[in-house]
Amino acid sequence: MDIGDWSATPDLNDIYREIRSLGLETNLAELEAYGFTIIPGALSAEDTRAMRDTIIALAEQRLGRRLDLESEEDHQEIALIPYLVFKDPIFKKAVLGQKQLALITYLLGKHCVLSSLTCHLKGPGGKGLLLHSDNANNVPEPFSAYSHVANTNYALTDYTEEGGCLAMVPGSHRLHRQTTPWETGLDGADRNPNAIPIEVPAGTAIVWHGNTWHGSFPRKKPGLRVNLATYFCREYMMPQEAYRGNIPDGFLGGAEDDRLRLLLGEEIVHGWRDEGPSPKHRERRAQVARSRTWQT
Ligand SMILES: O=C(O)CCC(=O)C(=O)O
Ligand SMILES: [Fe+2]
Repeated sequence: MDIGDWSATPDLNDIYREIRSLGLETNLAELEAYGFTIIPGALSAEDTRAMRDTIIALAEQRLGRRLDLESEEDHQEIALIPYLVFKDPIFKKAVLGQKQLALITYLLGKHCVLSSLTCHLKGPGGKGLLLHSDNANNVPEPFSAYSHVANTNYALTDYTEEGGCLAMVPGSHRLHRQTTPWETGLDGADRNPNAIPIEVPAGTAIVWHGNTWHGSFPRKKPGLRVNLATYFCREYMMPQEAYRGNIPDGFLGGAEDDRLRLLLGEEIVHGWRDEGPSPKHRERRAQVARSRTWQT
């Protein structure tokens, strides 16, 4: 059917049209039915390599030691490499990746913001990242049918179960609750039988609804599994990382960075002091609500 300018669904009309024009209607159906979807080739091989190498260099600085992508044995389990967004301009491409952002916008609305951009850098050993919903910090149960948070996980190395890939529990977004301690396991006798491995090549993006149970398997071989977790939330949630007021000079360009400015929370009205709510931010919000398209 043609999508009209229907007054009952003012935001959805634009968002849906964009999803259709990007060829993502099957992804949208998968997201609704199973709580997650897979976008093959979301990053070029060159960008995948550049992001992975940058993350490894940053992790080496942070951990104070050399890391070996192919044969690492000493760095075990998971180290979180946080606050990546300002570290290198290449990461703008991950946040603004057109297809994943259209689906995230469907899940979280036009005013959604970036909550964190991190890597869960994984070496061999341990139990993996146990199954959970990203509705953390006391989002009350039962969870709502709509997302408060949503996630795009970029595979920056090939994902296999043995290599410690992402795990998903299909359909778990409809359970509307967090995992219980006896449902979280991903290894051996503790493994949740409903968990499936997302085995995809590097450069793939996996997008999920905030309710969906996921985690990642323990790595059972030498070397590193590198992901990029692009985690978004609705504007009324507290983002994990502090972007607002901390954006480095020159990081944002002109109109082409409008969406990024919004994603970094620069247009949020709340947080005023004596000056009261800023008319500039209010006007910008109204503009966002009126805008028909997102991508530049
Ligand atoms: O290790 C992974 O890829 C899963 C990360 C995760 O749970 C998340 O980004 O919310
Ligand atoms: Fe998670």
